[in-house]
Amino acid sequence: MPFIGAIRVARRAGILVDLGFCCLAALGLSRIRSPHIAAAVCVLAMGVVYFEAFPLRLSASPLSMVCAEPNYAFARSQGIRTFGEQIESGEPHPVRTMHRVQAAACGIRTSTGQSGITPPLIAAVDDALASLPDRAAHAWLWDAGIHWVMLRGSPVWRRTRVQRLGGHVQRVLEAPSGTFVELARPEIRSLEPPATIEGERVTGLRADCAAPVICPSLVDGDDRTRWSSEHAQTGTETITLRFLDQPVRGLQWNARGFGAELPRGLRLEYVGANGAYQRWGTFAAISPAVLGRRPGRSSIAFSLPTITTGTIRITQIGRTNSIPLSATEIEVIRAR
Ligand SMILES: [Ca+2]
Repeated sequence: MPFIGAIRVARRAGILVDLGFCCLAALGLSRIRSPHIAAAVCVLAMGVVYFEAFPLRLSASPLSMVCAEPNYAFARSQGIRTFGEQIESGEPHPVRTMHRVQAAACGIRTSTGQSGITPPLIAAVDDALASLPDRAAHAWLWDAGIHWVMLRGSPVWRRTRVQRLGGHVQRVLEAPSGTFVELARPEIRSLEPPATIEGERVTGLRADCAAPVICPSLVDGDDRTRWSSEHAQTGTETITLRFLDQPVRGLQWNARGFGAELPRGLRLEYVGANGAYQRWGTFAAISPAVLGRRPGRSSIAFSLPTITTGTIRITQIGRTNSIPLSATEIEVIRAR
């Protein structure tokens, strides 16, 4: 059918239901003998549709009603800038149009009517909110200008959540039906490493990781084959790369189209001359915003001090609520 692809799945079902009701209404009308009664029924039915759609404003999205007042009025009275205000004011902000993020900021999980597809940056912000008090999530939110989080839910749940946030909290304010939490300045800043690193790639890589069956897809030289942790990032994912001993000076992680699945944080180690693992570099809070701010970007690269090794261990050290870790290729860059 023309244009059907542009309509969300949920709405397509709604259209089918509406068509069914139309048929039933036509059948019912055809059985009414009196044209006056039939006309009255038609007017009544149209009136119901009109009042449902316009004067009563039975919105499909409860967010504006749930989130907007009275908590936002409270926020304004306290001089707190909220997501909602940033969205409404049209400021150039990465979460400007993100009703789903607004929902997360309000501590409620709700459907926005989307067909199960969440744009990557929305997913990343939502996930960062849900992953607090993770260090990487905290640094990322702060650097994205998100310094206040509104928690909704029962008072007991809100108290528990505030306690769980622990040292990440600067200030807590009780609003009429929510708790505003000001995040403390994080100890670390989120990092936006460059997308690529120039240089010759190390060949003959072998990879060991948590899912060995598909782990070779990390280093098969094909940017279309992907490895995924297939579970949320827990801060313990480990990948070991082995190759012939040689001097190397960096690493590139490609996630091709899945920027939200880039690692939240990385610890890089290598096996040195003494045969033991040594620290190469730690990147505590890698910003997932690299994708949202620069659409299409979904790789990160690290330039590091030159070392001579044949074994590199990569440990993902951040945490997500639901987003897995994935890569299409991990490349090691030779030193000249
Ligand atoms: Ca691959």
